[in-house]
Amino acid sequence: MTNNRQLRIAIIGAGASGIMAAIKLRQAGHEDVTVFEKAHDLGGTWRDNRYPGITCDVPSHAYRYSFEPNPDWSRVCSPGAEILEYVRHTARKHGVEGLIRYDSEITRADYRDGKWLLESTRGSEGAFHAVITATGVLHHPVYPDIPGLEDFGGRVFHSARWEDDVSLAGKRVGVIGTGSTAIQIVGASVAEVAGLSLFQRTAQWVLPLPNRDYEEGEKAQFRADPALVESEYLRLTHRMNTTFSAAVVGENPKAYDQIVTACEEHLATVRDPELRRRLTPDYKVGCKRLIMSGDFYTAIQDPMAELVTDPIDRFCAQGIRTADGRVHELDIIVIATGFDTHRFFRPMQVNGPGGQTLDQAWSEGNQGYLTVAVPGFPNWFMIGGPTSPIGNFSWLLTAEAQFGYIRQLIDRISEADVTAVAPKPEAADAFNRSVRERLPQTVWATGCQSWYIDSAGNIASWPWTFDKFRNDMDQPVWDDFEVSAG
Ligand code: N01
Repeated sequence: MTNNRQLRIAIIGAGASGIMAAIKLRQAGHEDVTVFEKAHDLGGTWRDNRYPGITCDVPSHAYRYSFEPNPDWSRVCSPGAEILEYVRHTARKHGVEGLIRYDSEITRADYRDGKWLLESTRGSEGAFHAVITATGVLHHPVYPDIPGLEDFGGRVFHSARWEDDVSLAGKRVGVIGTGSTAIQIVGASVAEVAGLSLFQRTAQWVLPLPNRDYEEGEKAQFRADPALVESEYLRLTHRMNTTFSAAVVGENPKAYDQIVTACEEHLATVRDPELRRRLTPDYKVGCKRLIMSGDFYTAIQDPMAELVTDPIDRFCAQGIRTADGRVHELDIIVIATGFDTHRFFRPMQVNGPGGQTLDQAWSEGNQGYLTVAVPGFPNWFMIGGPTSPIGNFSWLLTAEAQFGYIRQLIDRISEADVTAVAPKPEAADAFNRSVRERLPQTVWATGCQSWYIDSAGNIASWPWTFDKFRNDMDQPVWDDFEVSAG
């Protein structure tokens, strides 16, 4: 490397991965780093999702930054508010809170003369040598196309737009959807509601996930011996990556069979055969993101709960009318119908050097090079870009691996005689071809509808093992990149 130049670097998104990128860039000696955040607080998904029962179903000792071990997790799988506080604490401790420009949603990026000119909802934000997007994939709520929403006389909102003055206690509550979110809401609220109607379009496989509090003695041991925290991290990440994550991509049939058996035995605990039948999915375990829950089946068998499988016809003043003509009277409706995973950081307009927009590049689906970059868009790097390991993987682990790779690309453009790096189109084509060839081996392609696959058949998640991902993220294959000299 010759005569390093100081770079201006923009990070878009102050969620868990944007905070990590800011910390690591500062640690690598980059002084001029700005984090743009559309909201008025950090935390991303853990800020936006505040529904009752919100928990990260990836065990906490694996869902943490490698550089910020935490001996004090309250539970094996900790509540969302605790994770938000952990992200906030990490940002504060590593001194990056002051780098965040809040209420600044980046709306446009134009590449000119080796720099990205950014515009936000506040106006021009200046020019940056490199941009790292860290916007996550689960942040554009999807609302169902069901008529009559405005007719409903009670409170209605999306699970990711929880209205904080609302309490479910003593209310007749309707929950639409049966994804991970809805299942957590049902488990957490059935004991306090006056009635809970779960509107199911598609049954889900549910893996029993015992969740328990860590005892004070265990936390004290973790505190006294950092090596214990580390070995728990390594044990959990190794187990997740070699069993579950390998199973869904067809690499560990034995583990897959064990997961199937665990789900089937779990379902068999539902006592009423008719309810059990209605809760039985007609697709393979893992095709949709697997639900992890130790309390859902208990909750849905509670006398206060009702599983509604007649399709929803419309909202009405009293609640929801189903196709059988029945009106389900409700005080509150929670729309837990998920997110548009494929929108990424759009509606932002990203205009590359040749006049090509990212919308044009992605007109047939989001495709990049090795999850982190897109041909024709130099110095535009993505954490959680297309085909990243998502779903039941640990997002923080993925994000750190991607950052390690991006950091090496940034090192390259720090060299005095280099202005830009971008993947070669043929390298991206080869990568995307290999993704398509690989997809049929995964359980995601076995015939179900899920947010993993877009309308054009592109897969949103990494179709190989996590070990391969980590290896591929280890260092760039420089032959796959165009490196422009200034
Ligand atoms: O959303 P989803 P989510 N009428 O897309 C149904 C992460 N997460 O918010 O299957 C009726 O999974 C839809 O039905 P169908 C995790 O990655 C993590 O629950 O399409 N129903 C489905 O049941 C997760 O996967 C944690 O037929 C309609 C549901 O809505 C992701 O977030 C916790 C409908 C949507 O399920 C998204 O989960 C929570 C309609 N018109 C979430 N439209 C952790 O613990 C849709 N549905 C880490």
